[in-house]
Amino acid sequence: MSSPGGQVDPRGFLARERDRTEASLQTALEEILPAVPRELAGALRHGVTSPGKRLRPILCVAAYRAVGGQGDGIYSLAISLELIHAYSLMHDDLPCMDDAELRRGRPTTHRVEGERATVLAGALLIPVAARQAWEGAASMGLPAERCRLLVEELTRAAGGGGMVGGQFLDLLGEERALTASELDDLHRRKTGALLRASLRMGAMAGSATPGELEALDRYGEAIGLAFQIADDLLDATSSAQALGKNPSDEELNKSTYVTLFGVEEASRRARELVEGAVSALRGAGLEAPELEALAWYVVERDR
Ligand code: GRG
Repeated sequence: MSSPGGQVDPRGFLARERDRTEASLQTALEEILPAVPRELAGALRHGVTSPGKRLRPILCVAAYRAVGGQGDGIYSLAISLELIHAYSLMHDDLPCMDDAELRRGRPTTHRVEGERATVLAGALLIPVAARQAWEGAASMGLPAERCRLLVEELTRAAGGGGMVGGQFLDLLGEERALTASELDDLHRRKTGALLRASLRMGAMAGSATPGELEALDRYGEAIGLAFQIADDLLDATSSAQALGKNPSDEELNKSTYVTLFGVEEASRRARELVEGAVSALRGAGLEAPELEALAWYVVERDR
């Protein structure tokens, strides 16, 4: 299999899609802010607009297009994923979690806006994201049952069987060495569930066939794990300045793909997962150069 992503330059594609995603996020924020007490507005703005990669909404949009979805209505649905992601980072950085001072190259939200405002602004984003998913799907003219399924997809990925459950397993894992299958299970939930939901939601919004949905699901599952392996590799080998956040795995004595397998084997596994993701798409007849490029980007990014 040829590596890095065919004809699409992932960084150019990401930059264009990031701009469109930012515009939708800004619109959503302007709608929310008037009802929010002024003291909370700063934390909300800081957490949502700080410069992330916007990978989850971009994957959602790319999946939508891969199954033939047209038009820009999808961004309004796709940003619901970024709103959940933004809250998770705000909470993850708190003193009771990772106690981080740096995120996306900037001081973390609680360091700027205070802990109480950050906890509440993060909590506020959960219902806001669910409403955004519903309204985004409805504004695309999707039937009510599909809108319901899309909200269910988002909330399930963010919940106890997904991101929040995975975060708790991660905290427990700080106290002992995990096996490879425990580590896979933890990351399938903590990071993988929302990434996978990004693909599934794009596919469902674009009226994917069952075969296309299954292929995008398999792609999402594979790149979810590959993403985490890449994250562990970056945490072990990069600096706070390059990452824009503080590497923390070693300090927290965490089990990671690097502590379990070493840098070389972890990198090999990440590439194998990406190859599997690309094969899943091709096997279902999905012509999706953007998704192929994004899969390689996930393991070759530098932050
Ligand atoms: C209710 C206190 C409380 C916690 C909720 C916080 C939480 C549970 C779960 C968070 C889990 C988490 C932070 C998962 C994401 C891990 C991760 C690798 C994030 C980085 O994602 P990128 O690289 O970041 O896409 P950018 O900055 O580009 O958006």
